[in-house]
Amino acid sequence: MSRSSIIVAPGPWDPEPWRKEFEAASDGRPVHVWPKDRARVDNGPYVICAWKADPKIFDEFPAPRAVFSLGAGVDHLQGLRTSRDIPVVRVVDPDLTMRMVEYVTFAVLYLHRQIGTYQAEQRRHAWRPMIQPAASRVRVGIMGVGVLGEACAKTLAQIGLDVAGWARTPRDASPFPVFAGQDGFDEFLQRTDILVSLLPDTPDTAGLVGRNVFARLARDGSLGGPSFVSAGRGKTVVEDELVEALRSGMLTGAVLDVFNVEPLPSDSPLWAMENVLITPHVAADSDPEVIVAQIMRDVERLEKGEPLSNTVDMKRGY
Ligand code: NDP
Ligand code: OXD
Repeated sequence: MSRSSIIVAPGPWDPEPWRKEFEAASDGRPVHVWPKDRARVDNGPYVICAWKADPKIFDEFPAPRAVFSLGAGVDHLQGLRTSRDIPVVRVVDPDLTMRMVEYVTFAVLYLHRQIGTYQAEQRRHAWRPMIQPAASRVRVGIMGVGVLGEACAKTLAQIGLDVAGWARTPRDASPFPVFAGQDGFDEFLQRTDILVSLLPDTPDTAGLVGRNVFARLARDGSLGGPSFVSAGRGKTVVEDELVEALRSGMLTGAVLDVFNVEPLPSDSPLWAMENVLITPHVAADSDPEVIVAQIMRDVERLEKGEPLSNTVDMKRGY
């Protein structure tokens, strides 16, 4: 099969590092940054490598051989959910996975070791040791135990935390307990002190995490109440209900990386809450060098007629 041009559409990201990496790795295939270079794209076959690009790109270039997400999530490609013939490929890479493992481990330890409270005490010059439960007495529940969630679960379990996961489909075997679907949801929530969401944004997960979920978390834990880490997608969380849960004490604290609207609007009440730590969607960044290498291996497979590595079922949404 003939070689493809590479159309790169990195949306809000600086396009230049992506252009540079694609040019270095493309072995002479033409590389065009959209929309800047749109006029230079010839009539031959092409692939689109996108991150939160304006959907107009698919009006202008409606027949890519494949679409590559520049990140792990594919919710930004929702417009493609119905066009079955175009393969969509997402990032699955040890570098991105380790970044998420780092972030979730940090967030869980921040809540487990009650660092937010000590930071507030430090501002007041107050020396007030609290009871520090053993890791084995703290139950972490991870919603979404796919590539990222499973890696996080294994690291947290190694530290000694009592980890379980929740997924859409049951597992035959897993090194930690996995509850599945609505049938397993209650039991999962009731045994959870620190809830971590690594869910993708799909029609089934939109608005899934709100009052109804927070109210069912464990109240008999050793940390004085449940807390929440959100690092999957903001749209899976009902943000008003999250604020209310943090105000009322239904949740004792939260570490949040993803939001309904990004950037988080400056008038969001979350900014000023003492029991909330906010990061600006940086839990697991895409490194152009690593990701371009993965994509170019798939472009070669595509041109040889071989199966691609991490295709997504866009009907399922993740
Ligand atoms: P995967 O597709 O490997 O895993 C998704 C997991 O979610 C699976 O365990 C899946 O269940 C579960 N799931 C999906 N739908 C449901 C549902 N309706 N009910 C219960 N469980 C469900 O994705 P990754 O682990 O690679 O990534 C997860 C998400 O993390 C990405 O989609 C992205 O949105 C987000 N992300 C955030 C980043 C950040 O910087 N904040 C960086 C990278 C990713 P099952 O196992 O049964 O299929
Ligand atoms: C991703 C992200 O999906 O960074 O990779 O959110």
